[in-house]
Amino acid sequence: MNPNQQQALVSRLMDACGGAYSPETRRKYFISGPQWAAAYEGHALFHAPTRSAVGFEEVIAAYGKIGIGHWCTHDTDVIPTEGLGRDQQQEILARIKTALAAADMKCSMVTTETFHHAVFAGSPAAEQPEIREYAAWRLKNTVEIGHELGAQYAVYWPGSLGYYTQGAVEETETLRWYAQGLNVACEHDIKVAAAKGRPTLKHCMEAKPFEPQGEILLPTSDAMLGFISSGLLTHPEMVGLNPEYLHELMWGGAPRAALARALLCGKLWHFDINDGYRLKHDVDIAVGLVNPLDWLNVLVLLRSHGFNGPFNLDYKPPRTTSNWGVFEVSFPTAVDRFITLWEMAGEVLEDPVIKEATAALKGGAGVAAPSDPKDFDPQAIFEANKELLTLHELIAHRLVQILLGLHRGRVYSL
Ligand code: GLT
Ligand code: MN
Ligand code: MN
Repeated sequence: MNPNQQQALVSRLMDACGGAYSPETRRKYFISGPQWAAAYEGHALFHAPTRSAVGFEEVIAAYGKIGIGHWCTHDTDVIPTEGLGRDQQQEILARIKTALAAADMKCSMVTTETFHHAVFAGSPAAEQPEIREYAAWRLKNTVEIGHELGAQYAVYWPGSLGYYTQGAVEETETLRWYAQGLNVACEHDIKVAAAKGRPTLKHCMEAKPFEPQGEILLPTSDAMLGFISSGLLTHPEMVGLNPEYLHELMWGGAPRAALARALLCGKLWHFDINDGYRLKHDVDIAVGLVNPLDWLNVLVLLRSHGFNGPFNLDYKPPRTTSNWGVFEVSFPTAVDRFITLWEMAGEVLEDPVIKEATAALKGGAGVAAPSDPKDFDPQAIFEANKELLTLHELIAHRLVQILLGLHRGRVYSL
């Protein structure tokens, strides 16, 4: 097809897909678009970039047009490393504020890049005190940026906190140093927030089981929960989690169970939404493209526990998508699948079949406990409940029916 007809084709087929929500509807959800996601150029270790650089002004304007109400960024996504803390930082922050206001968007979250620059080759908690001091300053500076931009959240992905070869890094020492960085950030936050009359930020740790190191010291959200309650943090109440769907799947976990454990600890504060495959790379495919049934289940859990966001589109548009396609296809379709799955999760919670089945399961068969526990008859209890337990599979069928629209009478016949 003639190159100058290709965009028209993509747009026409997008329209033919239907199912798009209006920007106003999309804005009703606490969804955020990261600067780094839209600006990702498609590069990787074996991949040259396929897209050209995009600045924050363009990203913010495009997100606003789509109806993504929030934006987030790493410090160095927008400010060159050499400009951090200098006049250039202030100039850029002023431009960001103007761009956000023009797009009717808010900055929800800021995060510090403590993994890409060569100085972090040995992690932000390296043995060398000067590297740790520099990392601590970077975290404090990000806290200031967050307050300046009106953010509510700060995210910490520890990146290179780990090793390639055993023995060089002493794990307990490294974790203590990492905790010191977080402590500095929280303590600085308390001061800045008080001076600005704002609430402190919610500091959210994000785990990833592999990449960029061979071994990672805090590879899962559960490891981070242990770290938060280890006694190493001076303000554990200020630190929670930003789990990422794919990062829990990558190590072979069930994302829904990982989220449930975070919920029970009161630490599910922020959620990176995307999709991908078990035991593979951090491919950051868009939400619902790989595991829509699992996603439906995840959102049922979150809705039933009152978690309403932020839902952060930590998604990398594939390198086969063009610069234009990123905003024409990638982000609007990701948002719309999320909204659809979210609303579907509401339907699951109200579904009469699932409600009745769940209530029956919880009711049990009504076998009275014996007065003497020795007289418990496990076989009889099993027999009394075994028809009820068939409902597990029926509920699973019902969820698939809802996902595929079969509950509304969609059937196929020869
Ligand atoms: C990096 C990582 C993401 C994190 C980002 C926040 S950085 O892209 O792979 O999952 O959310 O620092
Ligand atoms: Mn990821
Ligand atoms: Mn992430």
